[in-house]
Amino acid sequence: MIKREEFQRRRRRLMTEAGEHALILVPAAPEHLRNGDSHYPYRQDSDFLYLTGLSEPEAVLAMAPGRAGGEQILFCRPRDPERERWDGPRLGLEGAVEQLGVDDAFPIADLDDILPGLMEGCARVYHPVGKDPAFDQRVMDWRKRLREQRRGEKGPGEIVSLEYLLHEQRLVKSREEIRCMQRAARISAQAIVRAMQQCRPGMNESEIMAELLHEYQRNGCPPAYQPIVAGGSNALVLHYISNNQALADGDLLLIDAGCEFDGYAADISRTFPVNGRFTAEQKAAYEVVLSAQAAAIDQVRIGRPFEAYHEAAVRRLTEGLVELGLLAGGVDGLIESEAYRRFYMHKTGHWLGLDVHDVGDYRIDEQSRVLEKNMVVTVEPGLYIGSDDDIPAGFRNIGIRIEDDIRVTDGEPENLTAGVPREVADIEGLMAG
Ligand SMILES: [Mn+2]
Repeated sequence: MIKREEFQRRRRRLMTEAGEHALILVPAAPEHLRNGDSHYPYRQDSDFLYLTGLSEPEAVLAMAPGRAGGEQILFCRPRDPERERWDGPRLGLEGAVEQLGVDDAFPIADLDDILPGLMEGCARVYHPVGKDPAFDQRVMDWRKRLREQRRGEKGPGEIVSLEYLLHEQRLVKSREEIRCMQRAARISAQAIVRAMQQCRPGMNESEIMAELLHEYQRNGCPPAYQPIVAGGSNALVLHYISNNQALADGDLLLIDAGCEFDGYAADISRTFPVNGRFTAEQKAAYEVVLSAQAAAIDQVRIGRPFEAYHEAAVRRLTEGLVELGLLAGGVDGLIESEAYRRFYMHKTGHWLGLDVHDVGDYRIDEQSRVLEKNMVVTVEPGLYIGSDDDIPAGFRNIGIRIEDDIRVTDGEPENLTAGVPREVADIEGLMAG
């Protein structure tokens, strides 16, 4: 659990960086109606969650670094016994001040009355520009109202996207954030171990998905994204989420799934034989991906460019494709011509944090950004071999991805998701048990 003091530190740091002539506005995620009175599961906006820890909708955090030494105000839903009887408890105004440590709290219904006054004397407004068109419009309306109300007041001249300041901060994880990510990783790893243990030919992909969700939910964790449970050729569809086909004897099963703990995501992929034993061709292709992953993880170190681990994976995968007889020619030339892309068409990983594809720039001034301590990335090479005529029969419809969550440390890269086996012998041993 992230403590109140850490949320306060994050808010203070953001205010310092925005400067005293700024006003910072961060809205909670809106609720989305599915139909009738039924909503989609609520997930708080990650920026708002990062700064408050509050999971309620209908709230706006306003921070004015130049007022009273840095004023933090939360607009939120007031206590309402009648509504709480239907929708559950609310934090309320007093709760916001006591539990979140903001300076003051007002009912969300008063936002339009109070906000123009907060803009007075501010040179710029930071908010998540473009994320929610309705909120963009409200910011413009508040500015307009301020001009109408106060003669001679021009209102903030600049509307600035909050992303750059806040997302730089989110990119490097604190000790407590890493603890949350380790927890999410451990539960997500257990879930895939469970799936490996339960898997049998003839089961449906949906039954394997149920094993994953069982493990998440009994630990109080929602999935971090829609799981991929893809048997056989379904693994060749990179974003396959139907998860409703029977698992055939002799096929591989690719799972890409993770849960979130306190908002922090894990993201794991494993590929294993439905019947518990790799064929010779499956094993050969699998070993290529595994060695590419090892080469890539070795690049996840302080001072290495973000791109380096992708390049290491591409080189090893290309060498392996030549060894398997699926590509012919010199490795340098095959990389240069991107011939490998027939079998490997995605990048080798991404930032991981509150969002599964977490925020933060990958390139700065057109250069690959350099890795820093306590950044967390996924390392997920794969091979996707279709069923064209020129593919030997034993290699057809093999889709493999191996993905772990790796933290940049002072020393060796830390694999947060090492709790689920990757080696062929370990997977076969687990599934035989
Ligand atoms: Mn991933």
